[in-house]
Amino acid sequence: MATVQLTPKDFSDLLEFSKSLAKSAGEVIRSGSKAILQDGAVDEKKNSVDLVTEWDVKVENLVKGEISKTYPDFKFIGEESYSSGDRPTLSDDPTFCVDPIDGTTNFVHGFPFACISIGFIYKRQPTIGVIYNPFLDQLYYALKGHGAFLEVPGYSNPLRLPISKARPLESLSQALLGVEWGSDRRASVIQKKANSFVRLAGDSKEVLGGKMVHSLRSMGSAALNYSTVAQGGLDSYWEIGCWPWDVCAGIVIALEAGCYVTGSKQYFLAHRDEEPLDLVDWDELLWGRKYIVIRAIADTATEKGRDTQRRLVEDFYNTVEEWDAE
Ligand code: LIP
Repeated sequence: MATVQLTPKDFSDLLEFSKSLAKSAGEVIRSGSKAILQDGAVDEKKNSVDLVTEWDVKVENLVKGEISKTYPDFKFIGEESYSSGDRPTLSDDPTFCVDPIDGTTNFVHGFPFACISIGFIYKRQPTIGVIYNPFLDQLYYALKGHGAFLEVPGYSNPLRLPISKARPLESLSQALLGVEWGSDRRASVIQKKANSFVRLAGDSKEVLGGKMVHSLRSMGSAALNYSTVAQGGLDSYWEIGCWPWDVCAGIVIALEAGCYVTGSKQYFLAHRDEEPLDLVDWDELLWGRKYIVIRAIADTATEKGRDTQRRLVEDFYNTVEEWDAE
């Protein structure tokens, strides 16, 4: 297929299409939630905490079907269609990258933080991100170069992200951090996660290397973690083990909200000074399985916000342990 050339009008149509698709999918997610809390069936994918429901598959089929009607030539990467082993490499072709229900564990338990995450990749770059939490009716979206927004009940106009102007953040000790237990519970891995959380939360007087951050939060959805960092409600979010469909939309929203987005410690050290982020090797970053994002930080008299973001990511990586995702 010859590379499709998209115009600015095509991008705004794609954004509107993705927003409306996210809302329709959200209705299915909401009814699925009612059904599943009554008598729903849950399958365990890799182990008893890696869950998938008939609703993940239903929502993905709905989204895939609508995309193929409107954009029959575009490619599709989706959580439920991906069979491990066949890792699609990014091409120049327009590609949707979708997680039908991100936060399946929350969905199964009725914890109201689950969403549909629709990312769109153009010329190998995540370009559109739409994330909709149907339980709170919160719609996050961004188109590269046009800012990030949140539509939320009670406000007649979309709110630009971050919601309040970027604040300073001097050190990790003042931060509220998003971390996740995830579904990889191998003994060696769970120990490294726990060690990392202890060092982040612990008081350095008693815990070697302790940062004593304000607190740690686990929202249970990578997409909502990225959105909340973009919004300014979390200072940073770190996770190992996610997939491109968990993070693609969130990355666009975060970047458009002035966040700094990167991958593993090794990836960060190799690419830390790259600007603009258009130079990023997106294939490596999206499939890297290790992700960190830090919110927009205000400049101070002595340090540019961008440098603070890099300094804090480095400090973070010197505090936690890493492991290879399964
Ligand atoms: C989930 C992620 C979450 C992670 C879970 C899981 P799913 O995605 O978004 O951050 O901790 O293990 O991977 O499976 O609900 O789409």
